[in-house]
Amino acid sequence: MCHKIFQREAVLAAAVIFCFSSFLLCVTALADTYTVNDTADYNFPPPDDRVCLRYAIDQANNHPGSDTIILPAGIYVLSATISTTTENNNKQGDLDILDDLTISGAGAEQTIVDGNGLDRVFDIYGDTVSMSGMTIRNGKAPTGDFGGGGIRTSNGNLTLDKVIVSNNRVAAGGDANDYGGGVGNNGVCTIINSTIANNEAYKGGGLSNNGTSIAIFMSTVSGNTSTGLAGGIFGGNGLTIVNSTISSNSSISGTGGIYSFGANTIISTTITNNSSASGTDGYCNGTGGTLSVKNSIIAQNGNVNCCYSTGMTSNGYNLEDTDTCGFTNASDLINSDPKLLTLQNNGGPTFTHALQSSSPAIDAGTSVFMFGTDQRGQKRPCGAGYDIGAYEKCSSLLLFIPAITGNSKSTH
Ligand SMILES: [Ca+2]
Ligand SMILES: [Ca+2]
Ligand SMILES: [Ca+2]
Repeated sequence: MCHKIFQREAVLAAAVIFCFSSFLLCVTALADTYTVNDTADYNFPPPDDRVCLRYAIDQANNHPGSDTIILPAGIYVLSATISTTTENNNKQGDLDILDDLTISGAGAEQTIVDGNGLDRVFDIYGDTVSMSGMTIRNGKAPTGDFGGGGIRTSNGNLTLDKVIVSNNRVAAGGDANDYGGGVGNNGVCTIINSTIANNEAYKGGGLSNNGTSIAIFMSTVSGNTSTGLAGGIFGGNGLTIVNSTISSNSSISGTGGIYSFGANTIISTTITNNSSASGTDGYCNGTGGTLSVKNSIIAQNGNVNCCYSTGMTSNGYNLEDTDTCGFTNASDLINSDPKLLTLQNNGGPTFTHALQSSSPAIDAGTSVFMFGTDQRGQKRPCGAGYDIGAYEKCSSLLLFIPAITGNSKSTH
């Protein structure tokens, strides 16, 4: 017992010394956690001990430093009266995050924040903001208000992990700043294990980068639309896409999938089934844009997979079903049908295009500087080598062997 008390005192003493020697870490330790317990939306302090999402954000905004909000399962519908679209103090319309913050949901299927067509859903001014495990849907940013139908960021860092951003839009107005139907990024945006689907804007139906960069890992951007530039993603000054799927986005007058005039990198990604009524269907380098692409499929996008005048660099192991992307590396496959199956749930948190067993993408990829899994989290490689694109096909025969062995043992 004495020994235990001594241990506790020693730990306390160590903690005090640690605090004095590292003031910054002690301040960090004082971060608050707010747990939301009411799905209603009040633009005034809620009654009794209720904590609605807007109130939790208010508390976190007013408490210096980074804080955390726990957002349990539920549908949180925004309803706080909106009399001006430019209110940025979290009292009306969109939820204004003014400080560093982590919002942690119970899972994208369980925790849903619904903009109710009132305004965009989240308007972010904090330097470092993270959101995980939630759906952000039905936001609507007004025209001429610098976009972001689901989320608008300022010049800070936003990370989305296991988030679905769906059915948000920027109101049709044709203003050049009506960008980012799902996410309008003006800083640094990192998207992991997430889905950006069925959003709409004049420019960048799914995502728009008007800031420093967007990086997309193990995520799917699908079914987004634009009337102007870029149905899926407007890459702006720079874009990195790894182990991801860009599928079934469309544009009326711009590129269906991705348009960018910055420095872009795409690795182990599948870009397919995007379309444009009058422009390039898949990927387009705008003026000054560059793309380094490796181990990726760009195929079956309308009539034209790629457009570029300069700046297209194949680092090999790419696959196209026609020959428009400048895939001139000896390891590239051109005029080759990737034999993709439809976009659907193939395991993991996001939808993917599986490969048919006759796909030339199977085992035709590279092992150099590759990642240990595919988009779903399936370990790579399966079979004789890495597959091209976001999906790694594992032989059904291999998967069935343990079951057959088990059955045969049980009968003896
Ligand atoms: Ca705070
Ligand atoms: Ca606002
Ligand atoms: Ca393989």
